[in-house]
Amino acid sequence: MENENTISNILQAVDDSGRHYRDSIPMIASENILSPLVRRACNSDLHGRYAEGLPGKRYYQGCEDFDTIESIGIATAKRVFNCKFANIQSTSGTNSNLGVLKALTKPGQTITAVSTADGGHISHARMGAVGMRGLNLTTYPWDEDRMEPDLDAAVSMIREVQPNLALFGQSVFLFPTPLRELSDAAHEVGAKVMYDGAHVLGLIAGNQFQDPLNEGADVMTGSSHKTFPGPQGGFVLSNSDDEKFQKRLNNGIFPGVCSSYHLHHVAGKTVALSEFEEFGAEYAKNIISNAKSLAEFLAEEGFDVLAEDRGYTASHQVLTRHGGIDSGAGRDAALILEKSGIITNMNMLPGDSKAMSPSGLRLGTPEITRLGMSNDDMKDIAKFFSRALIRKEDPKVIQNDVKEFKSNFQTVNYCFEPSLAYPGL
Ligand code: DSN
Repeated sequence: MENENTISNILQAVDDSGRHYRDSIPMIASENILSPLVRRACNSDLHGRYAEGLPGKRYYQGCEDFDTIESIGIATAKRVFNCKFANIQSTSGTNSNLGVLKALTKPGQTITAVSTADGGHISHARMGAVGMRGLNLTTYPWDEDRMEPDLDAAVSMIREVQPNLALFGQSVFLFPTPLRELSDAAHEVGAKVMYDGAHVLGLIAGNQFQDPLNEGADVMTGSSHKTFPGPQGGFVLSNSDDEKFQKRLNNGIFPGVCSSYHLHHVAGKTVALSEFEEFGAEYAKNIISNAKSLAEFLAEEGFDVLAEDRGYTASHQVLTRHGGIDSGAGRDAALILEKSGIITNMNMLPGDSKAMSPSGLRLGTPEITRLGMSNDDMKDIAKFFSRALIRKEDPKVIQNDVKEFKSNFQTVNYCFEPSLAYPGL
């Protein structure tokens, strides 16, 4: 009986979470929503199945149909990301990073990366995958105005430190990395170059950001569920046609960091890749256009939007500062917005040193774009922000207005068979 109650509480909370998102404006830059066909692939019998190895070379029987799926997925990923090698097995961006660190480094070697304070991901840090691999980390000097590695200083640093691996890319990611010059410096000292495109993978595949594999990166990792709008998971991509190098990357994932992987998500990724081939370029363009509009409208409302001199953003993200450095005003703003029906996350911005009480908010446009919002709708969102955070209206009143606004955006777009984003609720 007690179990029955527990289960009904769990299922109630699952549905409540869906309803919460249905009625809110979802602006977490690392999130997205599944298309109906991707959802179907993810909810399939593959959920319970096992596979190890690569298509045609398995340790389990019963993989024949899944081999068809993964083979199509690899071929489609190579076309979508315009590259010669794709591994689509990893279960997250961090898992992809761990696999590549396993493939390309040995414990005790040296890596260079963006610090978490400047927007680097935790897997680039000692507390994460880099530490787990036992690597010595040196972080790049950072240009706070341009929100990218300080090019001259970072090149000098790479020449001095002589890393084995130079890692680029961030979780706070407004502008393309000046990768060509940085990669040249890294290659000069014999380092491999890795680009973590987790956040911007869909923008890269849609040809709207930068092309890391043609700008010097030997390998690119990424998530399959941020600006690339698939199920949760990861990719490892490369333009190398060196079979030994490709084998090292595959071995980094299996047996490096996965035994079996999430077959249902690989099927979902494969559907998402096919949908991206058809709709991805337009989707990526509109994500960025919405981010630019959002930044401009927020600035008009009086918010402190970062990187004004560079046009605020060239990606899916917008950063706003609320109060002084380490004031916790970013956290407070995120809480007020949540009560008002707008889901965001607090974020450290340049100068902040406390992850739990930063001054910033990171806002993302991938999901709201996928739900059909366009530039004019960004003006309405900026007005909701202003009512909540500047005019300090009652969040309950704003939440009702947000719910009404959001009722106009209930369909997943940029996919085959667009239909309800929150089915069954
Ligand atoms: N921490 C996630 C984010 O950027 O939101 C990425 O893993």
